[in-house]
Amino acid sequence: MQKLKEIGKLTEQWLERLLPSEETKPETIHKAMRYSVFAGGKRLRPALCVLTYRFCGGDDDSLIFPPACGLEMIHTYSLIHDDLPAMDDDDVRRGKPTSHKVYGEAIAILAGDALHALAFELLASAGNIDVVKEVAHTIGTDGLVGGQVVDIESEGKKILEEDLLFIHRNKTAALLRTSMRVGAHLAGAEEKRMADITEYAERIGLSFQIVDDILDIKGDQELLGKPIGSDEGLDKATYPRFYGLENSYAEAQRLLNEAKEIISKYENSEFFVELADFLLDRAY
Ligand code: GRG
Repeated sequence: MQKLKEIGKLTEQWLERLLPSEETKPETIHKAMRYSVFAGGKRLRPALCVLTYRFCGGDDDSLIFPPACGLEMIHTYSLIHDDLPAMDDDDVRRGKPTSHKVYGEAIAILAGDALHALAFELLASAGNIDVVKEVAHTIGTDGLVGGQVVDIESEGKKILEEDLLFIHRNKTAALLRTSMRVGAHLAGAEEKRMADITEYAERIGLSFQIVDDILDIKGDQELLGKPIGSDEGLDKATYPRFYGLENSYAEAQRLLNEAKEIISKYENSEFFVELADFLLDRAY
């Protein structure tokens, strides 16, 4: 998607400026932070943040890009920790060896911690305490951490439908939703628009993880930048395991159609409509 690539490029220029250089002492940690951040990635969360900000009338790049980069740092930090031997124990991410494979576990943990800290510095720089609170809430036990805990505890077990939904909503959808809400908040969006953006984002977020589950079965590992089949290897709770591939795809399609319907009544919503189509049939 052209727009996603365009904002991705700008995000990378900002990340380049906002991350300490590799020559800054202690060099190892800055190298490790940069290694994972610049390993690739779609930059979906910062793009959602920036484009929602613009969609709601915001026009100050120097206000929105630092918090948007903070969201990408949080996402990267979650990937580093998710790949650790104590969690999913993955060797490859974004087409490269994972952080702990290159820097060892201690530095990988600290690289995640340091990205976490810098992210909040950048989020706070936008001067809106509600935004800082919302992001903190999103990544805690009522969000990413909570989803990850139930994900880990569900490995190898027969799980309930409500647990599967809990994992996907919290582990993945929450940060995508909050990325859009941060953009909307910082542009001063009014209540109804904020509510519709939230409804749209929740559907995009849940379908994103459903498609992620599908790609782990029938995706191209070259394009994905990570091996496929790891969910099955870890006996993870996924949509296809619960409902089958076809029904999972149909559910993602249903959610994305609803998302399009919600957002398309607004002017200048073309990107968000196009994004829903892209996310359904993405290959990476
Ligand atoms: C508190 C941030 C934080 C983390 C601790 C480790 C953990 C709790 C949570 C893990 C959450 C996680 C890894 C969810 C998976 C989300 C997901 C679908 C990742 C892939 O996202 P893409 O496809 O990746 O956007 P790229 O590489 O394109 O950015």
